Amino acid sequence: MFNRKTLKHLVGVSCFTLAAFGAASVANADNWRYAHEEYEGDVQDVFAYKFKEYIEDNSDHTLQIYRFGELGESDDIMEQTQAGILQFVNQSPGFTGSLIPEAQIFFIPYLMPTDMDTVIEFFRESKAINEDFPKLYANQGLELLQMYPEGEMVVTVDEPVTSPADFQGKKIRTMTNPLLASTYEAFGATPTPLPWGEVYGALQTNMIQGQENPIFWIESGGLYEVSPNLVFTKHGWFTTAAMANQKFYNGLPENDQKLIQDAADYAFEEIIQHIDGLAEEALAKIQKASDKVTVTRLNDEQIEAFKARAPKVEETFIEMTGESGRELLNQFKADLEAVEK
Ligand code: 6CS
Repeated sequence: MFNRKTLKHLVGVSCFTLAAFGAASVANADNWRYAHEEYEGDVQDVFAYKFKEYIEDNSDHTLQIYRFGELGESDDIMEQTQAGILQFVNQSPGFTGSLIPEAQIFFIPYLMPTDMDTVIEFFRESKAINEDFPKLYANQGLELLQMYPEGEMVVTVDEPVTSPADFQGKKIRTMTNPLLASTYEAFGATPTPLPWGEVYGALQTNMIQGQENPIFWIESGGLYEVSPNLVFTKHGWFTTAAMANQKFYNGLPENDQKLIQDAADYAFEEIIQHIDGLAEEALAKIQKASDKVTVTRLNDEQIEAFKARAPKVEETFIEMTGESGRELLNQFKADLEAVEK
């Protein structure tokens, strides 16, 4: 039996142990910062909030999310992540292309399939996406967590376009990567790279005559108000990527690294469901909101005229990226072939 003194000592020790354990678990409960490029309820925001939900439901950590503009433009949030001020960032290859030239592969027109199931299967299975890209991002101090599609690219212009000749003399805004500029040059237009924050105003003042984006974004950003002719060219998908500062990630215990990977997998599955039907819903909202909007879906023959310009862009991609780009492109094509079978 314990005497009074021993019992008092034991109670003292266990109180101390509990207090120390409590302090340790509080000390291990970090508040991580995550920035993305979109607004409330947009695809990147849904991904970020699902990621947060998983982290917070399965650990003591918390996640603070910053939306477009709260910490600057896309390039600013990438710089802050590389500097370790932010732990996570979601940046689309449309902007990462200047940092990681190989990420521009998504802007070779007509490379990606057009139907959603094949695109999703590709993101799940592709070696290029799941093994090669993480190495390329790691070279820039970034731990690539997930690449995912947001929606099919649709062009909006000041008048309907059905051929490369119709694009002549039109300034089309592109995200700031040189390969996307080559694509619009090949399509017959005058590419005009701009950060997102300048796009609406530039369309409104006719500084530019068009731009490309997925339909949900054309709706949520109100782009149809100032650029009402929607053209479905079927030339690509808007892809994006969530990543962590690699020094931060590598410094975490294994269980936290697993937590982050599981959270990214969870958010990916949720986003796949979220984008299913999203474009159709957004188009219906646009058509309800404006009677100025026109919808042009290019037929096979019209698509062929644009497709015929794609090999030139592929060559430019290889010129820009060298052997590493060539290997990535070969792998990309092999992965696509495998899912298209
Ligand atoms: O066009 C852009 O710049 C923006 N588009 C989308 C769909 N997401 C973020 C990006 O900044």
